[in-house]
This record gives sequence, structure tokens and C-alpha cells, in this order.
Amino acid sequence: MGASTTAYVGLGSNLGDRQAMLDRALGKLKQHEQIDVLARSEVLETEPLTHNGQAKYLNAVTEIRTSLSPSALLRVLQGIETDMGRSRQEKWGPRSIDLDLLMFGTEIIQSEELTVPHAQMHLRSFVLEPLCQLNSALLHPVLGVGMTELKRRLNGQDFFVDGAAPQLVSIAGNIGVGKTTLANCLQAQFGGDVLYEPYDTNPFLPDVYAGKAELALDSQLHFLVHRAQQLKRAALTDGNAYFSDYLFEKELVYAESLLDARQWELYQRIYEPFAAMIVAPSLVLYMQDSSDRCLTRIQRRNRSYEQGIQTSFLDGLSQAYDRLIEHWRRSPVLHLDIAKFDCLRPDHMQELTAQIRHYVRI
Ligand code: A4P
Ligand code: MG
Repeated sequence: MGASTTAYVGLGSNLGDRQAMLDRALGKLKQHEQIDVLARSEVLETEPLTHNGQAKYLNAVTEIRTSLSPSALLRVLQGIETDMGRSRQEKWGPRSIDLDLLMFGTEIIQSEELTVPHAQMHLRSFVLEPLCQLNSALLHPVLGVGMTELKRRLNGQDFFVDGAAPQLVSIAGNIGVGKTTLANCLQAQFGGDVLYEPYDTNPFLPDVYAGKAELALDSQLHFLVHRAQQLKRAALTDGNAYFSDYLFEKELVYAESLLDARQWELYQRIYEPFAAMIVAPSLVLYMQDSSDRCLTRIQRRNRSYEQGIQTSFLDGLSQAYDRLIEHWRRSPVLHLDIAKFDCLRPDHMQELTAQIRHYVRI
């Protein structure tokens, strides 16, 4: 081979003898004079991206070296698909074999026939998992982020950007971390609406912070009802951008730490029907900072009922948030380390908004 490039090809099959389909496709790639197959990932069984009754997929990624141009390589991939598809006479729906060109060196290609890196790869764990097995140091040349970090954002799930739904970005993080400030900065960049946590209209909250534990359930129910009103499907417009300075599910974090065992049991039952009403965020921004720095901001903003908050309380909340995000499967999560990110710095905001646009249509 002459000058050659390392490329990555994604393989998928959800029809017929899926393993045999992957093996045949790989065999055909190996036979090509201008393609060296260097490595193949493990084969993963994955749920179909849209759960519309389709069968599960087998997915894998292969690393190749080739002297072909990107468009010549695409034609080879399509030729293999056509050969194998024809033998199965499959026209629509499930596919016996799908070969996608994921990466071609570090090239960025935007033509009518080809988008490289593959336009959806950063939203698909069934691509990023096997890709990271082959080369965990790879950088996504458009997002400017490592594949390992892109994989972490998805937490094992697969997503697509549904531009027709409300484009809700929810911000999670401890008290005083700067969620409202960030929500305002995002609205200044993108337009749309900010959905503020209605903290100052909760008549029970000052008493709860003052130690009246018997009012904790009332306070939590007040928050639950108001947040569900804000985030319910009927309250949000399709295609419009929303930035909420809270994650609805944080209710559970607070309720568990503030309620006694009997209140918590009752609360969980009331919570369910409200949670079913709300729109899931398209993206979560998780802001993390030390409890000490959060406490300094809380003292600076000087809301009277917050002044009794201790570092230990913030530490507990921080751990509960970490657990919530660790188990989060409903949307991608961007992690923001507030020691390194400042939303008042234009260069930081520019970088963040560029990332957000890859996950939400705004
Ligand atoms: N095209 C543009 N860029 C590329 C590229 N980087 N690689 C163009 C390959 N093709 C690219 O492709 C449609 C057009 O995309 C072509 O004309 C090509 O010029 P296609 O393969 O004919 O059509 P397709 O397979 O229906 O589209 P695509 O985009 O490959 O389908 P998807 O989005 O990959 O969906 N769930 C799981 N768990 N695992 C899967 O593998 N795959 C699909 C297929 C859905 N759900 C899945 C999986
Ligand atoms: Mg395809």
C-alpha cells in the first residue's frame, strides 16, 4: 500500500445470523487489496436506538489502514452492504449489515455523501464503547474531546437529538455552585427561557432550615408540585430552548436527606405520578465544586434562612448528587469542574455552548 490512513468502521446487524453477518463483512474488508484490518473490538449486543419493536443489534468496531480515499472507502463499504443486503432481499427496516465510516485519520469531512466523523457517533455508546476498546486515546476532531470522555457522558446509553421535542437543558449541582448564574448565561447565548427553581415562594422552607423537621414533608410537596407545573409536557413548547437551574430528580436527593422514614415512604409514592408528567432533559450539565467554595458563595448571597448551612450538609448533598448522576440514564451529562470553568469568561462559555450544540438542537 502507498500512503495510508488509519480509519475506524462501525459494524451493526440485527437481522438473520447477526454474528455471521459481522464476520462476513469483516472477511470482505480483509480481502480488499487496499485495506488492512488491524484490529476488531469485542462484539456487543445492544438495544435498538429507537425502541420500535426492532430486534437487538450486534455491534462492533474495526480499525483498518487503507490507501483509499474516504469516498472510495465509503463506496467499498456500501458495496459490501449491497452485496449482503441483496442476498437477504431486505429493503426497509432492520438491516442485515450496516457499515458506517466513523473516523478517517483526523479528517473532518462534510460533503453531500459523507460526514466524518460520523455525525451521530458521540451520541452512541454502541459505537464509543467498542471504539474505546481499540484506542482509548482517540480525540474527536470536531468536538475536540477524547472518546473516553464522550463515552462517559452517555453512561452506557444511546441517544438521538429530537429537534421536535422541547430542548430542555437542566443544570444539576450543589447549593451555591452557580446553577442560576449559568442558566442566565446560557439564555444570553442561546435565547429561549430560563426555568427558575421557585425557592423564595416556598412558605415552609425557612422553618425547615430553622430546624422544624415536622414541616419537611410540606416543604418537599410544595417543591414537587411547583416544579412539576414548570416542567410538565403541556407547559413546554416543541423546539423551544429551556434552561432549568435545577434537575427535577433532585427532589429525591433532598427528600431522602430531609424526611424521616415514614415521610420518605409516603413522599416516594406521591412523587411517582408527578415525575411521570414531566419532560426529560435533552442534556444535563452537572456542576461540581468543593463544599467550602459553595459555602463561601452561599454566605455572599446572604439569604437569611441559608446562613445556618454547614459544610457537612453540603458534603452529604454532594455525595447524593454524585450517586444520582452516576445512575443517570435519561440524557447525556456534561461534567463541569467549577474550579476550571467560569461562565463569566467568554472563552469558557464559547467552548461550552459549542459542546451543547452537539447534544441539543438550539
Ligand atoms: N453517510 C454520510 N456519512 C456517512 C458515514 N460516515 N458513514 C451517508 C456511512 N455513511 C455515511 O446511509 C445513509 C447515507 O449516509 C448514505 O447515503 C451515505 O452517503 P445508509 O447506510 O444507506 O443508511 P442507514 O444505514 O439507514 O443510515 P445510517 O445513518 O447508517 O443508520 P444509522 O443511523 O446508523 O441507523 N441501534 C443499535 N443498537 N445499533 C445499531 O447499529 N443502527 C441503526 C441504523 C439504528 N439503530 C441501531 C443501530
Ligand atoms: Mg449506514
